[in-house]
Amino acid sequence: MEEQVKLFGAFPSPFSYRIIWALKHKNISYEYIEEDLSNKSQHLLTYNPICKMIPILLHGGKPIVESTIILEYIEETWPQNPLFPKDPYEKAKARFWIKFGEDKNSEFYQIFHKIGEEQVKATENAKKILKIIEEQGLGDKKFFSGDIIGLIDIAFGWLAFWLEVIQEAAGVKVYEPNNFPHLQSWINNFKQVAIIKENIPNRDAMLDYFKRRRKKLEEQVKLFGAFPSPFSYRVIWALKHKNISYEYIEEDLSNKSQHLLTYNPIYKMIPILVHNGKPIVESTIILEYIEETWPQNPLFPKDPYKRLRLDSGSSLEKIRAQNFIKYFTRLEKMEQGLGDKKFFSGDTIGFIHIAFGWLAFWLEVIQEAAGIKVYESNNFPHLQSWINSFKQVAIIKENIPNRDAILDYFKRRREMIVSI
Ligand SMILES: N[C@@H](CCC(=O)N[C@@H](CS)C(=O)NCC(=O)O)C(=O)O
Repeated sequence: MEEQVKLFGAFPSPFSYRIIWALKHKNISYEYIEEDLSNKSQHLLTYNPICKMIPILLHGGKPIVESTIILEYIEETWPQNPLFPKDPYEKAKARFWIKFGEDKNSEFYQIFHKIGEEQVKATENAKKILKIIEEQGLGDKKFFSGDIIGLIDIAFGWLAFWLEVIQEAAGVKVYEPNNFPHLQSWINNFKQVAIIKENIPNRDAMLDYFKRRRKKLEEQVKLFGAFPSPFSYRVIWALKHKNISYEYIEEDLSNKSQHLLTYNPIYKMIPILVHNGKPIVESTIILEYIEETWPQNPLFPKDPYKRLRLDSGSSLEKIRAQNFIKYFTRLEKMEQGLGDKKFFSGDTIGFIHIAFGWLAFWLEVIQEAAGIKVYESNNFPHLQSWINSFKQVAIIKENIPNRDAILDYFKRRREMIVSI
């Protein structure tokens, strides 16, 4: 009895198509099982527990993973319609090109997954790789190993269908047929092969899939911060308040990254918010950007009058938000500004609290590290009650730096200053 063949794949993975094409070429019937990669099945996790990826070929109950290894397995198990040359030297050359393709895959992956400058760089790298394939891999051969389709063609098959769609979804141009005449004629030949022509993913569905993925990527939010900067925490709190998921990247300020220097070339400071690949700097400006981009759970009063005045008493009319912060450089002024309101702009947390949040955590630690006393809770009853309320807000409570670690940090900084 023939041993059962099953293929676990996912639309529109080019790696799954490699296996589909090889099986079709060898006339092997198989059962195709579509995996939902956002909710991987128990089968997938059992059969590929290390990489947890498709494609997986199951042959007689035994799983084989990694598409190029699966291709070799298929070739060795079903020798009809060979896909590898017989000659060991020719076979070694074929293996080289397949390996080259695998090693360089990530460059193409990046044209889709990177944004801005990094995407431009990836595009240039990808063009160089295509040139190598064009000139040294293909030359004027019909297929990579000669006149008939083989494993290298199948491994590079994604170039014939996916590259163009990925370019369109990512809004870049890597491949221009005029610049790659050999590659273009290979693409035409490859698309004419019956088993390929009959087994390609629907272009519109692929484009739709990659466009949706790209949109999600572009909406990605990254925050470059550094412990224990209260300015980073302003941004963290605002993002948490708005329920925005983001990636946090810790910067070492004694050895600033190229990202930091590129994104904030003028001040070379954190925090930096990167949204859609575009950097926004200066924490209070970032807070305004966050408010305007994600209007849910507003941080500013809707009413323009209240927004300027921030509901902080008539003496502060017409003071803009940023000026308000400057105005309150003295704790006494803050005490007056607060009065007996729970929060500066009423009963809910807003921009002002977030901007002043450092008072609730950092001030006391800085005092201790510097050995001075500016703030006595008895002298500032309103401020103290604000601090208490602020510390009770869930997103604040859940996102505060560790007190011992900040104290340790500031003590060390203070020792450095004093010893100079
Ligand atoms: N090197 C692997 C790559 C396979 C691969 O990247 N599979 C992707 C789908 S296109 C996957 O299963 N991703 C699931 C994940 O990363 O969680 C191969 O050649 O089989």
